[in-house]
Amino acid sequence: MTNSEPIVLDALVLGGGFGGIHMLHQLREMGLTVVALEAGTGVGGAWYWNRYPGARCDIESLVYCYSFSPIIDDEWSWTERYATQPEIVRYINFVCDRLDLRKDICFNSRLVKATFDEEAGFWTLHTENGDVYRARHFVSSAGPISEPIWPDIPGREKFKGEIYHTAKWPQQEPDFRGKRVGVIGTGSSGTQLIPLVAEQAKHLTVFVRTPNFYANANNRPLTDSDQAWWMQNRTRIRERLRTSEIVGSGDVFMNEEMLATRLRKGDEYSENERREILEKRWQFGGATMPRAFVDILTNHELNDEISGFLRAKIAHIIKDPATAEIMTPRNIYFGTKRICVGTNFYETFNRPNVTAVGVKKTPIERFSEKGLVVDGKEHEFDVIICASGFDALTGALTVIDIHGVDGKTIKDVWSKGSDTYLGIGVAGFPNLHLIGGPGSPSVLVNVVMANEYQVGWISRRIKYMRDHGLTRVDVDPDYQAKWSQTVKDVIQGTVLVSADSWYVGTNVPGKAKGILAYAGGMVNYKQACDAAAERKYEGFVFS
Ligand code: N01
Repeated sequence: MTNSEPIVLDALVLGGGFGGIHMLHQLREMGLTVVALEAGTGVGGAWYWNRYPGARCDIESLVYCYSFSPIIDDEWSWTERYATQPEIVRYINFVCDRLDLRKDICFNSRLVKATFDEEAGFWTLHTENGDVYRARHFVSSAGPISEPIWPDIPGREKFKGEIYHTAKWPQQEPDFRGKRVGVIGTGSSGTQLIPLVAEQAKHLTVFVRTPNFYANANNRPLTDSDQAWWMQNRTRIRERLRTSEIVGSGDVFMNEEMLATRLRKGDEYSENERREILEKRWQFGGATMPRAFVDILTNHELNDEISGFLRAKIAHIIKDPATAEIMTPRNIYFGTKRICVGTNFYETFNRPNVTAVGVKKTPIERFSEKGLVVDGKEHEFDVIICASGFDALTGALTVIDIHGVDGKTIKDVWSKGSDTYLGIGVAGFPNLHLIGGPGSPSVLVNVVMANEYQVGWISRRIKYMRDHGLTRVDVDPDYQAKWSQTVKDVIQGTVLVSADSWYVGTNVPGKAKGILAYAGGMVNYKQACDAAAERKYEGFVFS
């Protein structure tokens, strides 16, 4: 059923993931009329769509969840160190039920157009199925990694077999038994999916263009004593994470001795000590290697040493030297791509039914009716899986026809770089508030914690506007330019400058190259946002 009469709201929230449903709750608590739009049939955001086999969070479950509600904290317990996609979706559903949020979420509602009405000071928002909303505030929590991209290979429509993208996985799980399966992509998604598909498929061929660095998750069930320990320590651990960024994505259970190295430079240790530290982290598992020492991204020699350590692991695990070489990252610095975390990934390439095909020097030429053509040779498949990634941080918004003042579109404004102020506002787009957007720490930190902070900050600003009778907030372009420069400056001297990855947009043809997220850490980011708020939201223009 469509609704041609606009539904008038105080705020419209885009997205039914972690950030969106928290924002919905927060604004509703403040007494605003608010609706959240979600394109899927259920909540979960990226976790709703990325339901491929093996999908699992690479941040430990105990800290990949909300901390704002003691009720949720007390009533939910995670079952594994790293939560599976189904468990995360169950958690988000539980939160929705517990806070009675579902009644204000419109499912199957894909936002296609949003226009700021300068005269009225309202956003007019259109969904694909014809619903229209008028909202004073438009809060986007569309997700930093939610707009999938297909591989830039011609002829996809010609392939006659089954074809899937990991981020648009069907509700009905495909059956790979007895089938010849090809996978394009060995980022986080491919890494998680490949071992499980290999167990089913008759034969699996993995096309590898730029092998990334990888760590074993070392996943395990959480025991009763883990749960008891967490109940006692969660406040302390969260506080430590909020205030110092110690205890990150994979190290909740790390002892003080292991944690301490991340505040030290590599050359404070001897070569043997460094190797021991890396070995301990390798055994400990998870995305802990990037934070083994404080200067991994700035000290090229140290970076090479860690790369060498991880390359040696590949040579040790993968038995066939030619396959090991295809899987070995060369000519990229460690940390310029997000480290992949999985289970039995390298071991899978020792299976007799798995083949790796290097496609760096000889790229995949095209899809054919029967499969994929590489170097003139046709590889035939029943199924092709594209684990080819996302148009990160900006894609979920540029895909929507968003018009700010003077008809400017967000797509045009971001065509030369994804400028924002504090990652929260964009000059010329009044009353648009971004969660997890470009220029914020977003995917470079624990995104759920970052979202929680932004939800709080945005809510307080909306309250400030209400308390002061203000109806319109825009960004001062000078402050935006300064913040964008800060985002660029933060990575100077780091290996990220030379990166080619979704971190800098080079995975999307035609996208402007530049660091998309603020890499200065959550503590510095919060200081910048809190300072602006204390100075009556300095850098924002109210009317
Ligand atoms: O995507 P990616 P992803 N021919 O961009 C390859 C998050 N995430 O979905 O590197 C051949 O990393 C491409 O090759 P190259 C997480 O933050 C989190 O795996 O461009 N190959 C690359 O190997 C992650 O970092 C979880 O040379 C082609 C792959 O496709 C982010 O999402 C789980 C190609 C894309 O890798 C993105 O991960 C999953 C072509 N034409 C994802 N085109 C968690 O655990 C592309 N590729 C939380």
